[in-house]
Amino acid sequence: MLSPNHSLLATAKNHPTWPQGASSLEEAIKQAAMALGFHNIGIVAVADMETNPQWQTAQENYQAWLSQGFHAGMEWMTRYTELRLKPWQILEGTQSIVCVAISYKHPSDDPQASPELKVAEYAWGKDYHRIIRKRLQKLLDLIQQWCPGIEGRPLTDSAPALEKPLAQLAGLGWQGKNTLLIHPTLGSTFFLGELLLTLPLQSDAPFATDHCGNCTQCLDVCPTQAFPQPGVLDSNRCISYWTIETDPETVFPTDIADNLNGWVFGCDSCQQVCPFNQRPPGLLNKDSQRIPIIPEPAFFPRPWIQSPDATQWQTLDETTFNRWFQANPIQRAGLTGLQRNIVTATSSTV
Ligand code: B12
Ligand code: SF4
Ligand code: SF4
Repeated sequence: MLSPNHSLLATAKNHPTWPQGASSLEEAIKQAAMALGFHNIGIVAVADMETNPQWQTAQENYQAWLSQGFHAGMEWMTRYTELRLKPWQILEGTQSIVCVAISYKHPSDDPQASPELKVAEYAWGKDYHRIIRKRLQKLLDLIQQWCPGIEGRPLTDSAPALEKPLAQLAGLGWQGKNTLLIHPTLGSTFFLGELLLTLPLQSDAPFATDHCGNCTQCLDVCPTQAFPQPGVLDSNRCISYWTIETDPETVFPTDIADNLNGWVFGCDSCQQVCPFNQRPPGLLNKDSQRIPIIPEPAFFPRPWIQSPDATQWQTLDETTFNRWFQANPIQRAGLTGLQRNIVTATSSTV
């Protein structure tokens, strides 16, 4: 029997932008996404998602997480629950979700010099929201050239969606004990994004295995004991939450303030110890050889983040703050939020 996309495919293949050698829409989308700089791509058909037991468990877990107050002051996590659990409703007529991952790992081992002013690696370069959304939009433009009339909506942390369980359904990795999505060879230092499409596509196989095994390194290293149990994070105890998500006037509880260990924006401790992040991110080729990925320069550190000068950071004025952190995630904290973090971190580490 011919697939519902058979006639679409015949037209799509004739378009000059159709990737060479691609024999299906799914393959063409993946090739095009790779060419746009994404490092991993998977597809979920909405029809398969609605009844998937993994997805149903993720929904229940999310509600349990909220009911225990693990979202701390992130009230926005309690809104649009219906859409978070049914992300296909964000765009009417959505039939498939293309999930993408892009690594933000810097190729050098330790490019950030200061142990006193540590910025989480996700925030070293350009804000990922813009980068990912722009590229997903380009991908959508291509799909619309191949399949006129198809609608789509790029997302990355910009609309309510349970991105990690969704990516797991698309086969991009498993949720580790530190709750992050991990891929066996890419590690966990990547961002996630999604493209909702009104185009029917075939699902990839969900990622079914958990590779954490008996390891507990992330749980053991967390300086503030933010994991009440493996795979569950209590934001009330997470440095990343306190340094990124709280209002600038919020004073950190003493047991958080005393354990910042130099983190002034975000925290990477539970990723840095993970065995899956000890090698440069790579992907396996057809012969199962590990090929290093091409790192994304947009996420390389700005010089003042790479080698932070404590005096300069402590005496930042508004103009320099805006220049330094324009289109960078630290902009979110604002100058006063960043200063609060620096004062708290430096007074607790001396
Ligand atoms: C809110 C949020 C935060 C909060 C809360 C984090 C959290 N783990 O929930 C804070 C501010 C702390 C945070 C921190 C970070 N974040 Co954040 N964050 C988000 C956001 C917006 C929502 C996550 C969410 O839905 N949480 C709700 C909980 C319920 O979901 P969950 O963690 O998947 O919870 C599962 C488990 O708790 C489990 N569960 C619940 N109960 C039980 C019980 C048992 C027995 C078991 C086994 C499991 C279980 O099931 C739940 C559902 O799958 C996402 C973007 C998005 N829209 O998804 C980014 C996102 C998760 N963050 C991201 C990043 C990069 C970070 C940081 C690394 C940044 C940094 N360096 O500081 C840290 C990592 C901290 C950590 N270990 O998680 C990336 C992660 C990419 C990846 N590889 O996974 C995302 C996906 C953003 C993106 N688009 O790329 N983040
Ligand atoms: S980000 Fe830091 S504080 Fe938060 S859970 Fe991981 S190690 Fe703990
Ligand atoms: S450190 Fe160990 S337990 Fe934690 S996520 Fe990585 S493999 Fe899993």
